[in-house]
Amino acid sequence: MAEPEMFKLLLIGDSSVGKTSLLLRFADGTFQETSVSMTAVDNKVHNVTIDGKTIALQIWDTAGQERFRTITSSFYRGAHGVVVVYDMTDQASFNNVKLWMQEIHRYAFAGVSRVLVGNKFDLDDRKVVSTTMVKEYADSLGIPFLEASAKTGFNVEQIFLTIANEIYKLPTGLSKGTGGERLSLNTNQKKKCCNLCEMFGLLKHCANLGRSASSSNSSINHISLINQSQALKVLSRSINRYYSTEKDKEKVDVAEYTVDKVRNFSIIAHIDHGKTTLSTKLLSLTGTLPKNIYGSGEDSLDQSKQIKHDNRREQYLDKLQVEKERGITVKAQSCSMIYRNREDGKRYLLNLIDTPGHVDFNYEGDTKAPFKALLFDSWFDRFRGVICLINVVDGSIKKGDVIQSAASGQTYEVLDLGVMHPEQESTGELRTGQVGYITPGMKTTQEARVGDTFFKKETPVEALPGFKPAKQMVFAGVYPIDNLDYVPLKEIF
Ligand SMILES: Nc1nc2c(ncn2[C@@H]2O[C@H](COP(=O)(O)OP(=O)(O)OP(=O)(O)O)[C@@H](O)[C@H]2O)c(=O)[nH]1
Ligand SMILES: [Mg+2]
Repeated sequence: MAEPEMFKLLLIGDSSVGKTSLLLRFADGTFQETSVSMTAVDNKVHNVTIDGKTIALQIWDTAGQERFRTITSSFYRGAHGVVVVYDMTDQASFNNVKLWMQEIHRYAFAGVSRVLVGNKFDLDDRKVVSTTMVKEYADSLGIPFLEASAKTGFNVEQIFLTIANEIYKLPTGLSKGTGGERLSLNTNQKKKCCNLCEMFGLLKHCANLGRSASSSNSSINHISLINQSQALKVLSRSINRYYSTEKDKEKVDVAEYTVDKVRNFSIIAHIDHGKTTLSTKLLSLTGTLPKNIYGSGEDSLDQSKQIKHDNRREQYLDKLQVEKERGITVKAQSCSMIYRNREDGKRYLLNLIDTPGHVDFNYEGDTKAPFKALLFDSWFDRFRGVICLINVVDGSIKKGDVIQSAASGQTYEVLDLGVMHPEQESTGELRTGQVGYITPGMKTTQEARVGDTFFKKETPVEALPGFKPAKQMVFAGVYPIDNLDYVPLKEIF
């Protein structure tokens, strides 16, 4: 039998409001009079049935104590719903509900479902928080409100059914799309598509910008998906209607992609707003990544994998160890995709680039002009040495050419070059407007200076503007060994 669909829920609220008690009552049917001691977070999975369908609720219990607050933010990642609990015998715990709501707004995905719960209903005689007032507050937020008792079990199941229903009734894609994580491709609907979907509309928009821009000398376009919910809505709707370029990945023939068929764009958004997920999805939609790559398509619904990965799905584009572990992108990747526009029947080379934002891309649009390229990223490959990502601003470059760095004057022979599609794919040549890698036989990445200009040794050109030598910096994450020391440590800083 197929694994049930899983919704991730969080229980939040002040300490001692009864979050753990509600969870234990719901999942285990038990209740303890004494405070339930716990580590910072814990979770339990319990199934419910909605519309005859079994849904697994993975419920994360977070500790309300201030000393644990530093770690809770990461638990908002991937949450579909949040249950905010206060204790109806404790006014302060209700006053803090506003702060918890702010926290949700800050860390959770914009469309996350919320339910407000007043716990300890059995202590009615000690009740200090007015039901009418809370109801008004909940209505103003447009979220359900329930009073419950973990002790007697009153309304406890109702809490979880209510939030599961809230999530369930969201449009497909969006509901499953916490930060885009569980967006699914419906194979039946996929085939119906015959036109550009909205997502590709976005790319097309970018393409159009590029078209006008290439004539006006500036063709780097940033699609700014600042608003995650907007991006998700576009993405989830588009999934029903997208047109994937090819079934199998195509080889890139650089000669085919003249400047008018190259579109360079970046996705920029706030941390944890789904940039990597969106990028991976684009790679998957254009057939650049096989659909069954973990983190790229249908199999993102595979619950067993999700559980195995401790609810943090690895993203294809997150390659560093720390990225896989924490689910955050430290170093963005650049990648090329082939996209066939059904409207004009032409194929386009889309370059999703991680660029230093300040760099302007100017194309003269002439492959015959002297070669000039911007170096915008590099890394060290154990087998191939330093690999540089370049954007060819003018002219073209072939394997075996000797290039020179404008910043250092050093010369290098191009041992290999090609596009990132999504891994290195040798093309033998790179032309104006194209973005790709070169292996220049450098010994260390220190030689590869971001913002540097490469030109051919025999045809020196003026360096591209904006280059500044890098200043060395150290970024450090400092955590106290004992959580209790968090506040003093923060104060010291
Ligand atoms: N009378 C009554 N007591 C409750 C109820 N729910 C929880 N309690 C009691 O409230 C105290 C705190 O409950 P917990 O479940 O540990 O509270 P919590 O919200 O998980 O607290 P933290 O983990 O510290 O954030 C315990 O003594 C519980 O027995 C309830 O519905 N009625
Ligand atoms: Mg607890």
